[in-house]
Amino acid sequence: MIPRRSLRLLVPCWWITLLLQAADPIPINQEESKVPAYTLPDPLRSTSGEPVRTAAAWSGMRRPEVLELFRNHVYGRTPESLDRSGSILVSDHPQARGGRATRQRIRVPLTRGSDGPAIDLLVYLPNARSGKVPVFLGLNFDGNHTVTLEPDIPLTPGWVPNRPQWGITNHAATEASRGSAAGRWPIDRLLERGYGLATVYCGEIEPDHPEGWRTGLRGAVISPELQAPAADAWGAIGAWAWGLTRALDALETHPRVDGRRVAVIGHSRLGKTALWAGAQDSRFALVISNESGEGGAALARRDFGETLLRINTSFPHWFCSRFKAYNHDIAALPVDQHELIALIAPRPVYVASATEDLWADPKGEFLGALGAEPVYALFGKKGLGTSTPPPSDRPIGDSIGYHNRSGKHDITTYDWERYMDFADRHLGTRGADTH
Ligand code: GTR
Repeated sequence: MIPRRSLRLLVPCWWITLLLQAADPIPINQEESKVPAYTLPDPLRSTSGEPVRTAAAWSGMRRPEVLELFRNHVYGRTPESLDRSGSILVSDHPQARGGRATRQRIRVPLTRGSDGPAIDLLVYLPNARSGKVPVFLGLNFDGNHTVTLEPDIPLTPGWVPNRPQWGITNHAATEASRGSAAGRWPIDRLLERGYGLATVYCGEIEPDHPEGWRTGLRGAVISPELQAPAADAWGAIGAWAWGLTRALDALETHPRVDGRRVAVIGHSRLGKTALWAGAQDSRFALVISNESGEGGAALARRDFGETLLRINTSFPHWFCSRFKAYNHDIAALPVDQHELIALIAPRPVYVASATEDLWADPKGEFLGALGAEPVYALFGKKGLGTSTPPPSDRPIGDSIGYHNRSGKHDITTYDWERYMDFADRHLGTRGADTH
């Protein structure tokens, strides 16, 4: 008899993949020729059928309507009376990173009182620049200690996703995970190009699992016993986006940060979050979606890669519960993701894909960006400049930027360099406040 262990070795990997696919009842299409036809909602036509012909009509009438549709049907409603108490400087290191950076940790409370959730905003500012600097702000996946090898950044104390490769098997951060995401955060390069960086661990706002709301911001502002929230109650993405708004509150009052030049950036689920934060909070001067895919920049109606049913099944806590009503009827969803991008107009927005990241649907992300163009045009702003996806590694666009990096689902130095080029054009990198 063959022992079970050897039998496992005999079964080729692709069999296992096939078996897993057979067990997965949710079909996923990754063939361009099999994408069915679809019709997108028109951003320039109001729900009552009125055409939107001017920037004033967009801003005064249609934009509030589209924003409300996203609250009602997709991400849920951010409560109106959330606490916005001031932030506290926790530590200040004026000569970090070999003297290149001033590094600070700023505690930003999310609720009144000391017991509620608070974020630990990690900020790097370039010492070589004087005056107020532009800053990239983004959430990280696993804790601030993962974005850098610096030993004096405390391990995040709360729940983290298990990562056996870093010895994390019981949701507690380990010393081994220090710097594990440093490749995704080119801090020195940002400093060199005149930018500051601010980052927050998303799990401090709300741990990323279906029960995470209980110990996160959502649980702190609604009764934790409440089992059946309203169909338009906010999901985890809404809570994370609020964390970004609170981080911006702290940056706006920072003496060395130019609050009018803060770019919000996010990768994947945190790219969906950056878009939603940028759509709601027009103080964000520039918005960057790195491979945000389904529920981010990719068109929901285009059946390629991850689907609405798949995302709502795997991550039931990300969106509002009404979003699930469209799992099997996407055509009935009153918005699509190009209109989320349009909510950012006329501010510059950059959407990026990766060639091997079919799950996120690179073409669907391109088309999401393209679909926002008519709204940018109302403001006299140029978008992508083409209706055909560009070849890989060729950045395009004016107020709407796009590239499709060759390679896998990730955020790399290539991506960051393009975002900094884009920010140079739209925000300017001069150290002094230029406004
Ligand atoms: C995947 C999810 C995507 C994307 C990604 C990520 O599992 O299906 O929508 O959000 O996770 O965040 O890395």
